[in-house]
Amino acid sequence: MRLDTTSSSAVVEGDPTDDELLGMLRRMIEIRGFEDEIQRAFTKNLVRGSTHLCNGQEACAVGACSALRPGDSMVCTYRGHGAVLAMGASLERTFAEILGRETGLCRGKGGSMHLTDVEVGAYGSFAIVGAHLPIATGLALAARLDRTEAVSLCFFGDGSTNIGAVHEALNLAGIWRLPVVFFCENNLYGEYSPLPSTTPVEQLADRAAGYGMPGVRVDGNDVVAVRRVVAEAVARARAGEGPTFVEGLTYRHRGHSRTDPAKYRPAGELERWLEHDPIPRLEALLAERGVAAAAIAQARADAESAVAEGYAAALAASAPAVELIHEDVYA
Ligand SMILES: Cc1ncc(C[n+]2csc(CCOP(=O)(O)OP(=O)(O)O)c2C)c(N)n1
Ligand SMILES: [Mg+2]
Repeated sequence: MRLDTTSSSAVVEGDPTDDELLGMLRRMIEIRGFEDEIQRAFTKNLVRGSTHLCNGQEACAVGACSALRPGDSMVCTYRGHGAVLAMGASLERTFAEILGRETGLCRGKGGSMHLTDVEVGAYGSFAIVGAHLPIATGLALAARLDRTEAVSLCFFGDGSTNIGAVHEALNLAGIWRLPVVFFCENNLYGEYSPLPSTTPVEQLADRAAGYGMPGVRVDGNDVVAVRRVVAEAVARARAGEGPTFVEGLTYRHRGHSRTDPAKYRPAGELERWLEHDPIPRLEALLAERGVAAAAIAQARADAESAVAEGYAAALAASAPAVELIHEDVYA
């Protein structure tokens, strides 16, 4: 596993153009700013329930989702703000959802752990660990039956791989060769437990062999590397060659949830990972490719103002009317 502070500068066929990379940088900075704003809002008691931030994991979300096309689907976890934004959800409506405003993605009734925006292909964030892998497999089966050629992308954590439903979902996808990409964000911890204390294999991608699908491990903080691996998996899925298990090695900068100060992490670990922060790495790559410093600075400025505007608009919106409680429910 390569873990350096630079990102692969040699351009490979199918790689994003400089302009696309600038767009990806902007989205990654937006996600980082979004999460920082949510943390501040949480400490002001503006966020009900819990919240799980993805600071540090932006390259997984943006790199993987950039390999999809309209009509494809994505499902993710409670640590899914970044994935939903990477699919193209509006900053304002995502903020509004987490702040419990009527203008939110789910009219403010879902909150941080249930972000859903079917219009952009985001078919849900799930708080029950591992419960959404069968949904990703189901979305892929639906695409097969409807002959849409759509691909389903599923984000989940390292800790999820020990859940029973995950085994069933991977097995069914494997036996039916369904068009799904399983993207495991290995951030080294499941809640407060380091991976080696719960999981008897070092490389989670090795588990793919048991389901008859390729398993690939990638530097999850290198957005270009993530995009390449997922683009290849998506192409295989679309061509009818079945699922892939991708393991992106990454790190969450913050604790597991809300106020967790993450004291269980060994001294120096966070600092080492900050040297591999995916955002400065992408900025350095762009500079190395000859993109003007002004264009990089502009992407940052655009991202920061979009976050500020989205947050202000969401904050100004009202809470859902109480009558809405009976809408969008089955019975
Ligand atoms: C079925 C189930 N068991 C336990 C929990 C409590 N829980 C919430 S998050 C979490 C850790 C999951 O870790 P991982 O899959 O690595 O995801 P990460 O939080 O690191 O993104 C646990 C055990 C839960 N939500 N659902
Ligand atoms: Mg984890």
